Amino acid sequence: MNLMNNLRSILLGLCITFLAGVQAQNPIVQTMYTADPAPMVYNDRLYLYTSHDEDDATWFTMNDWRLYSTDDMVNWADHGVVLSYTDLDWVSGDAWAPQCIERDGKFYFYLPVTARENGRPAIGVAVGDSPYGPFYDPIGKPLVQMPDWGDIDPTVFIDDDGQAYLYWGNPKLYYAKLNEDMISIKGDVVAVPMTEDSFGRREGDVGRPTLYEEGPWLYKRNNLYYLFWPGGPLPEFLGYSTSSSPTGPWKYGGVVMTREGGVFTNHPGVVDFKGKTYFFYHNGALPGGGGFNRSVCVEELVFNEDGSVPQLKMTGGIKNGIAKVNPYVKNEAEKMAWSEGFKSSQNKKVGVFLTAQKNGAFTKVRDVDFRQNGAKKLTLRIGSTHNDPVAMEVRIKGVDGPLLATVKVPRTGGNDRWQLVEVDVPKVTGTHDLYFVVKGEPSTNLMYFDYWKFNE
Ligand code: FUB
Repeated sequence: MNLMNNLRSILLGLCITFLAGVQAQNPIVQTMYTADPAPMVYNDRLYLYTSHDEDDATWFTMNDWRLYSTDDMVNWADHGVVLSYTDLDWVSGDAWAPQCIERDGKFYFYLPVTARENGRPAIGVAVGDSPYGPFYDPIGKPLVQMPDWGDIDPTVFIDDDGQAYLYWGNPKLYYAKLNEDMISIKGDVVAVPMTEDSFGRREGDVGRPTLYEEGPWLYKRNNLYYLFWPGGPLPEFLGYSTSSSPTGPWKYGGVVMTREGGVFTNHPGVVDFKGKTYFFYHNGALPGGGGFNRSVCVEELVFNEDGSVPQLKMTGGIKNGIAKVNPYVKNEAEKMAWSEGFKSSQNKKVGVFLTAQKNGAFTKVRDVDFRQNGAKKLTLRIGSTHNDPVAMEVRIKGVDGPLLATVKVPRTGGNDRWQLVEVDVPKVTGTHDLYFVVKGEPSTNLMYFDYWKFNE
């Protein structure tokens, strides 16, 4: 099973790498492993909260939650860590699948963790004044913890009448209403009846009465409520159920995504954004990917006319962006459509930044609109620790495309020391994909890259 999973993962990785040449967008994040995508739309921007698989993990080694965002569906900005399990006093570890929702200008972040007191999963809540946080724990204890194991994977939803619902659980599925304060439970916790009619028939696997495993996601469209969930036996597929009420009874609808992607879990997240619906999930597509080194991906979801959900395949991702990038403002290096050979990290000096791991490392920003006047100068905030020469080539159209500039990376001495470098560029007009390509002999940590900006 492990061998097969690894092979599947390698093949998918190769396939995605090949697709990179033809505008691949999946997985969304290439600078680290991310899992359990939880999208949220706020003020015309799509925010994506994720859990985070540590590199080289051999179990769910997950310490913090991260945030990415986009306004065009192809370039994703990395906002770094928004919360860690260590920020909650009562928690001993396991920053698993979260979801964040906005209500009256505040952001409520529901998080599954392990409670120090009894070593069992529990669901907590943190609150922030912006999608980026900072988030703080307003209650200092679990929002909910049932007597038996399984309080993971919260999904939160606010209905049109203002009532908020929280669903969660593995192997049981629970829901509770939330009070308007969003940080307390209203009434009783309800165990959802696990019937074949609601969640499908499971053959030959004792212990679970239906296909449902975990990871519910509650979503509403045209007065129909959808519950998307990973189903078993492992490896997980993604299935869904519908109801005319947010509390059920649920009717099993079928498979949305079959068992593919080279990992034994999957996790759905569904959101409407600028007139389309997007379906997020995870797989093992990055090099080195696998069950504990996952990567978040997205597909467009077009519902059938009768409201049923078509089966989706894991693909290279969203083909066309829905907005352009303005090169004449400060653009963070970690906002991009694709990268290879870069890792993302953050510090107090510059926030999130990129570090090139190898000669030939590159980032690609899609649909940069230089307009008719065109650019004349480029400013980069960069640095390096090496005596050996390191250069950043700036190109359009491809990693070997027309060269705009070759910038010598200054030896600043560390990622807490940076330099602004300004260079002339030949006049470039119109809309192009932009590439930043690193060239140099050092074998690792060749250079640091914080932001770029063109001047007209
Ligand atoms: O990421 C840890 C666990 O794996 C999540 O809680 C599940 O949904 C599965 O994705």
